[in-house]
Amino acid sequence: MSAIRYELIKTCKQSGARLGILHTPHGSIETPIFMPVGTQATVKAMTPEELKEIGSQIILSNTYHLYMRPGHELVKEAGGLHKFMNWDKPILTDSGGFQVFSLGPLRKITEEGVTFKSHLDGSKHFISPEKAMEIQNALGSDIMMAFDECAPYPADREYVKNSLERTTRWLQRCKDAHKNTENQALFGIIQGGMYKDLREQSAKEVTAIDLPGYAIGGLSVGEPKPLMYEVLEYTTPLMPVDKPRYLMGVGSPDDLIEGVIRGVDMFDCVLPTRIARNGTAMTSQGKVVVRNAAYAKDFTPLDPECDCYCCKNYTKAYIRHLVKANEILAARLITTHNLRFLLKLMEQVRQAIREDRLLDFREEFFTKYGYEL
Ligand code: PRF
Ligand code: ZN
Repeated sequence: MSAIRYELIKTCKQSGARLGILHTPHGSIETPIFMPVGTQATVKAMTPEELKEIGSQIILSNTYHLYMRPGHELVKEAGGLHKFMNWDKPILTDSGGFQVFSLGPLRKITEEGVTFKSHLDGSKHFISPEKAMEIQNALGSDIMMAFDECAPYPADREYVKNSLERTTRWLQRCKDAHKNTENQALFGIIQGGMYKDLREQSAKEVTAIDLPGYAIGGLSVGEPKPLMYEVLEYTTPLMPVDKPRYLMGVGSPDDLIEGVIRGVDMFDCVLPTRIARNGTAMTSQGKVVVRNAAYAKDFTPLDPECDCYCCKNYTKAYIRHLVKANEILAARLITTHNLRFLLKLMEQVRQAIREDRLLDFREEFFTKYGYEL
């Protein structure tokens, strides 16, 4: 038995988008879904209570960061990540592959794994597919990601081909090393850069390995949006219909809608929480840079259509003051709002699928929101 089960409820007659339920050991979540990012076993500025209040159903955390600090052994000793951070709903952990590759000159890739220097103290470490499984087994996440290589953009064909083939070999090693299939689901990751035939090769190799879910990696790495949509359009049809599909590291409002229309069920991104901390809000009318002088005497909420604690109680003028005064409440309020905005957007997307009108919803949304972000 697999730890998770995907139930396809229906597909939107207008767009082909999927509505589903993902059953996990820590409860069931509705898809399509957005997962707030809690890199260091905390979604920055938010308590688990507050996350639930705005409708978060699942969060993402990171193998690499928790391995570096406080260490997976300590988290295990605490009773696992759920208990350690007081979050009793589902958790997905990324494998560390992507984060380690982001270290640039600090890392070296071989067939065995990746050697790298810690971003904290420069100490030397090694993560292999087996190690990534050991760490995620200790963390006890509901969904664990395979250890993959995300090719940069742009990258030449030869590089991308070698890298996707290694990603497939690493996936098999992850599956062989995964000892807790009853409680934790392993997802494979499709790579292949922006090359159609390489995406096809990767999708074929990765989905040939029987797993409870599959992700699309290597997108949103600096390529133009239309190119990402094109790659998605030919990649999702190569993925099983009866398993969840996760697009990694994508979370701007327009990309969420375009991803769902192309058959994606799960997303995560640091964007809403990161821009919140530098004073930018996502609203139904588009991006609001609260610091701007234009909002000095704006005594209306960040987003008049929002039902979050921030929008029900505070004005742009007040939040602008907090941002300028460097007060931590600014980060808390804007993070609350931005996450609520994306979670509500996904609620609206699921409702539109239910009613077979997701393409109409996209049109309405973009007319108001604009295409920027
Ligand atoms: N692989 C992994 N994590 C990721 C990515 C990937 O390709 C991306 C790409 N956008 C984000 N996070 N393991
Ligand atoms: Zn709000």
